[in-house]
Amino acid sequence: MAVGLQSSGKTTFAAALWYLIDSGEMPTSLRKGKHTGDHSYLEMLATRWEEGWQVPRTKTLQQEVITMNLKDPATSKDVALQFVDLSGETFEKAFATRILGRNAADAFEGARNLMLFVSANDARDDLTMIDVAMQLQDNTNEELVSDDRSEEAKFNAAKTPRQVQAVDFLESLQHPPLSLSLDRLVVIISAWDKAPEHNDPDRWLRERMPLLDQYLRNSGPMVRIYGVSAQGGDLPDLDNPPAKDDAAGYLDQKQLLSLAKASKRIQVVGHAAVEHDLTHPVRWLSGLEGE
Ligand SMILES: Nc1nc2c(ncn2[C@@H]2O[C@H](COP(=O)(O)OP(=O)(O)OP(=O)(O)O)[C@@H](O)[C@H]2O)c(=O)[nH]1
Ligand SMILES: [Mg+2]
Repeated sequence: MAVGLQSSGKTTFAAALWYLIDSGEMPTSLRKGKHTGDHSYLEMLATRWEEGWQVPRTKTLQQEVITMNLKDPATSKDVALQFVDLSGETFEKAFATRILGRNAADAFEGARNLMLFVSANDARDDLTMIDVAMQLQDNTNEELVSDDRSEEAKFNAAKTPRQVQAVDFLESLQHPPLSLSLDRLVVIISAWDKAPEHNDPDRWLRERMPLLDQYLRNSGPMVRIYGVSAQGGDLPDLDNPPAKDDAAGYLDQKQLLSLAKASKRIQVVGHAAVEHDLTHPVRWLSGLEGE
């Protein structure tokens, strides 16, 4: 099951994964299995993705349960990936109000393996208290020490650092009433095309989300961290496109569309995953690899 706060890359991952296994353009550790039923939502997402547009934001009330049936060629085992595409807003509301809606709660029932999305393209957690203290020290000169301090802003729970929200969410899932017992957890750092040069997802989490990192080191489930660029770069929004003559707005799109195989836009880093293979973390999550 995929969880993550707003704009953490969940839907883009689903779109790229569907395209990847459906097209069979690249070797993947899991292949497409038998499918029945309605896949129009996934087809729509994959088409948007293939044509080089952002996927639409998932709306608060929208909850799409998508099952991707995958097959492991090495063992002939079937893996069903239940992709419950909840909006990030659902999670942020739950954090602020301490209430998770019935639909969202039901979706978690029996879940043992989670995919947690965080984005490498999110500046919200960049400033630590140490950074703030240092800035204050630098700025301590007379002109700043004045009496007309602006009024303190009201506490807004939704503005809490993302890693605090993520840790709270993981912790809450494992307590009543949900009481999930988690076996495996994959952290997907999305928008990995924006990641630093060291290209090391473990290091990124340690340095950029140290609270989440420490929490995961000391909590129950087995954990793996992957860096994933499901889009390959920045894409324009079809519903709100940049002006036609705004070359910068279409820069990455142009370059990504020039690749002969769309699957080559995808980058997966970590745990010896083959470059474009989004099924690698899914295979591990399903318990088929590495006890
Ligand atoms: N540069 C870059 N941006 C990405 C990548 N994947 C996703 N994004 C961008 O990140 C934003 C959020 O992506 P979504 O997949 O919609 O995230 P989500 O978690 O489904 O968000 P909600 O549905 O709003 O909860 C969008 O603007 C995407 O274009 C990527 O690989 N690279
Ligand atoms: Mg979404």
